[in-house]
Amino acid sequence: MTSPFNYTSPTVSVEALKHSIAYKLMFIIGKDPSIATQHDWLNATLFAVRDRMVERWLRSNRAQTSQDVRQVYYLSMEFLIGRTLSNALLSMGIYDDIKQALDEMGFDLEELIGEENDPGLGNGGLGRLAACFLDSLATLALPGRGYGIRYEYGMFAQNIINGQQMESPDYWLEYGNPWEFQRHSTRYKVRFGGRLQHEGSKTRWLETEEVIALAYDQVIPGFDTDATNTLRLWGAQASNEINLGKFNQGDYFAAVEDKNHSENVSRVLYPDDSTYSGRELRLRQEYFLVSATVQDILNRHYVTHHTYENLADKIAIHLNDTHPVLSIPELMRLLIDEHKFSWEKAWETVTQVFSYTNHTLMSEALETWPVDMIGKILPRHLEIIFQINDHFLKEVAVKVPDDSGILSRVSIIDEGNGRRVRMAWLAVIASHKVNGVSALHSELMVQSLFVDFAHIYPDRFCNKTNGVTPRRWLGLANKPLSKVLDDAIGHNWRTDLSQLEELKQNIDYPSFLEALRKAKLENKKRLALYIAQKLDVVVDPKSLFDVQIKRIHEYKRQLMNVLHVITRYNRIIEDPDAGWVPRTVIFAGKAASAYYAAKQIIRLINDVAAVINEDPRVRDKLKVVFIPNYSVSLAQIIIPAADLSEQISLAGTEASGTSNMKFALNGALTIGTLDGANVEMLEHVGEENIFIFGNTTPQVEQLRRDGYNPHTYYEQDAELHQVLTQIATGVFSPNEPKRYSNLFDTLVNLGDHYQLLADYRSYVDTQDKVDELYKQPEEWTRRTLLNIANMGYFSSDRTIQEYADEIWNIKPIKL
Ligand code: 26V
Repeated sequence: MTSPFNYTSPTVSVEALKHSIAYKLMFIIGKDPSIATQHDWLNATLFAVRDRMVERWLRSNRAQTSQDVRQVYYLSMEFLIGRTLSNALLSMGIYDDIKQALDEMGFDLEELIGEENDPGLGNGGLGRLAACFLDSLATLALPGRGYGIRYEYGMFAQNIINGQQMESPDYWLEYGNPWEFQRHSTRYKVRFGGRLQHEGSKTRWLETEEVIALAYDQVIPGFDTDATNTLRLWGAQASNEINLGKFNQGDYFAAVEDKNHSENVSRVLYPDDSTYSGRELRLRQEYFLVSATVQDILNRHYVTHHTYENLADKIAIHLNDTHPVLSIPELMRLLIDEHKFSWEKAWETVTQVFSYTNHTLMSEALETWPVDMIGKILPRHLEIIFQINDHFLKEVAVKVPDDSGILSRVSIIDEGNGRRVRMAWLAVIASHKVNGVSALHSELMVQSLFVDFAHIYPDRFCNKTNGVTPRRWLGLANKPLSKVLDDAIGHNWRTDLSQLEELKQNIDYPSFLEALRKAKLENKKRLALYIAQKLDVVVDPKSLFDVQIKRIHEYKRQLMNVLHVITRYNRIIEDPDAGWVPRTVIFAGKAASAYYAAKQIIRLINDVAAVINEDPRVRDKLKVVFIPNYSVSLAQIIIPAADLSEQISLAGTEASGTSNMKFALNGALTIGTLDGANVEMLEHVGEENIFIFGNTTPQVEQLRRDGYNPHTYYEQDAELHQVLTQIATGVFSPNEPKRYSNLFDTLVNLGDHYQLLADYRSYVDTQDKVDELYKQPEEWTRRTLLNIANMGYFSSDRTIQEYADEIWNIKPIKL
């Protein structure tokens, strides 16, 4: 007999599922089926599914506590986890049951899945990586928890109006969030401002402003395992004490205003991942995450161990970029001021606990905070940072003579720049391991940004090449291909991606290649339908889908892609019957709202698209589309449909890239530079199976040293000259001919910082090779097969296993 109190054997029969969906609709949503909306049914389904996950979750948590194993806490200002329903269904193996249950109730599962909001709690690669890591941690039964902020507003929604990006707020909680558990009693005070009082060796932090951090937990299911982890997000709540004070004085309005002020700290995600802004609210957000998290970590530890002595044995704290770096002085502060640790013992603990990942070498994105600002908001932390710096500089002075000026270079305080705290330096000094995210990036990291530190701490730096979860990025996003793979090699590639190697046995079977082609076509049809519905543009699923989707940034060189598109347009007009391979060039991505150049690039893409798509001379041969509002769920539709993946950043600028891996895994061929993880993809798939072009990192550096002059390329390459002239003279903006004269100037007259013109010719020539290969469908498909088969290495399971073994020293729990 099954009972609702039977925790060990969850009921998953279709009848039981139907029953619980209806039950949830009535008793949780509180609606009559006759008036329930699609969203209500979705939420009822989510609740029903969540129930079945909670049993495993509680069991996992119990196992973790009783086995008393070392845990990792993954701190990140961003988690882009994507929609949860279908992922949960696949993880638990009840996709078909729920589908049937809903079907019998008159609903279409796919339709409901599409109704779920996609929480945009991140900017791009860094946030999505964090989500893939949570998936892998759970699937590998590793004891780890994510900590982040429950922003009320995620990444802005992007609309394209008259070719231009328009932003609107993304209130993703509109229909509630059935997936979270609000923990009313897990709350911590987070303090800001105030002043310090020193009494002997004791320091007191007084008269602070207080905000409450309230925990919201999400279940992160492992795939095909009972192992389940937690993502804990903090929401801000005004602390009553402050409000009541003013309220009692009769100043009702000020009290409510204060409440808003406090709660602003978790209001909105900073939607800019290209330039560091130094805004006070951002600093408050970072400290909010860090303070609540470190208090929670200590609290959880104390509950089990009744001491902090063994902290370093039991916990690892990982910093996803420098954004949570304040957790270093926060842990020092709590150990010293609250738990009576000596400085030395606290520091020893800290350096055993922390590790840090660097995700970018671009100087504009590196965080440095004005000393004065930290002093005002976090006076005690500033004091601790200065003390850490003093200890560190003394240590360095003993090791290396300061004839090279090394002390001022490695000082956490940048004296030259209005006195600022360099967060990356603090992270390196306090962490036992610092990693980059691809082999090339990790190499450049120790040669450039951290070169001095690499001499001081040679064993501290390492590489952990990024990976992606095959569950979401193949199993869930690409059902047609998954089916082909299941039929060929069984189901287990989902948890052991290296098994894809076995596909190579099929390379000479035309029927297998045909199955791959069919799967691709099906995905392309789905995308074509989406494009027709959203953009009212008809694209041919048989054309080559050439795709570049990522944040719009000059270093990623979407503009170089546009230069190729216009080149192709000119050539088709010039010689219409030259046997053109029909192409659909697809872009998507958001620009930071204050990033003018990036917004101009979006506008140019749309202007070029409007001209080309309307021109009867190129009809059926070339189409250009910009798909608005890029997100995780959109990526899941676009990536499986791609034939060609554009990974064309200037060598040395893209730390890793992760969409490059997703595309190849889904059977696209890559056209790319030797940048980020493209380098390792080349090694895995072999040079015949990837289109590599352009200058290498040393060549890029050489050009810069020699005085790169874009004007020469402009003068000497007739096609390039034509394209640039067309942009500059308004061929794509006839109503405003000078619209793109700035863009032209950045390239031709102002130094072309990302060397588009230097790589243009080899890019265009390589695009010709792409066409040649596409004309041979058998051969093209053979190569896509070899890409798929060689992507095993790029599973985030491999990446996480390396972090677990080499950085965190954690082992799986037994269930
Ligand atoms: C930077 C900033 C700077 C100022 C404040 C707000 C903010 C928010 C996010 C970022 C992130 C920049 C770093 C980043 O996203 N890096 C990307 O990380 C991916 C995962 O490792 C990697 O694949 C991409 O190559 C890298 O650009």
